[in-house]
Amino acid sequence: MTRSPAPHLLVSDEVSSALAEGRAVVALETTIVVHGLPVPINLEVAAECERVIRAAGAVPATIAVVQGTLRVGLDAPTLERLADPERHSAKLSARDLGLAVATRGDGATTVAGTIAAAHYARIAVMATGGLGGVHRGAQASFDESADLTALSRTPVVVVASGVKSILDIGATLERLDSLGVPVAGFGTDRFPGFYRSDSGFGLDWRLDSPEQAAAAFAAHRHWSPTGFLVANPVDEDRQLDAAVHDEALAAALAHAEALGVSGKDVTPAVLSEFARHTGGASVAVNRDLVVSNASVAGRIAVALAQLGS
Ligand code: PSU
Ligand code: MN
Repeated sequence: MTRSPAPHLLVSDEVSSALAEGRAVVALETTIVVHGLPVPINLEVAAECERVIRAAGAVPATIAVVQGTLRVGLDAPTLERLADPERHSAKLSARDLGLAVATRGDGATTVAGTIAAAHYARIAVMATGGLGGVHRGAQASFDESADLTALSRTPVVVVASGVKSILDIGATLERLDSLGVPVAGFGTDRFPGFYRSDSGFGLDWRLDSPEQAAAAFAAHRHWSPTGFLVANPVDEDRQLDAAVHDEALAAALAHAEALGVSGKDVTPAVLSEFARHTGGASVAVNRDLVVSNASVAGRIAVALAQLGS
């Protein structure tokens, strides 16, 4: 059973009760499940993220648009149907949500789409793998993920292992600065490199506990409308080997260029070629980092709920 506060919105009973009682809730995106990871590990990762969020004492709220309804708190069979490649579910950024609802479409939400929906449902924390950012060559293509601009106007904590290493990491950090989005390392003062623990870029701020992260966001949102990026690196002993990473990255970028993909198809194409090139090793690292981010997000949500905010 689900409750419907608005005709286009369905919040699951579990999420709805948790929110009403001021308990911790963590939003999860679905683009990573539908477009980012291969079958069948995609659904295993989704279930594992929900499990570790519960273990942290929070309630998971997986978000997507299903037949024109914005769903907050998706059950496993519905997610499985959405992820069926035959269904060709769309990839929905924040700007697409109204269109998907009005045309009765199906779609998985990106970080941008998820935080827009989460904030609407009054959820303040989300977890993902890697945030979208400025693409290499953006000087000519103007390809900068709407994740950045959505974060600049949506007060939600996003826990991610930095941005995907397929991007221009330095330019992305500069844009987060311009957009006023705080970036803090979780237990580190190095910006994570998605498949690698350290991107080579340092950070000005480091947070050493979920309580500290919750306190920082609770303070920040008094005077700022922006989101907040908590950068949680993959464990060093789980990261992709540096040489394997660099070789796969070059191959994946070349592949995407040869295919001539652009816009929202770039990230899925590069990630899937990365997986093929590393014989699945990148997928295992992607799984580990997303699950770790979900767990950290669960702990931050619990700490925020304890602050009463
Ligand atoms: N993290 C992952 N895999 C993914 C994504 C994040 O480990 O596939 C998704 C998120 O939904 C993010 C999107 O918002 O990639 C970025 O897409 P784009 O570069 O087209 O904005
Ligand atoms: Mn893009």
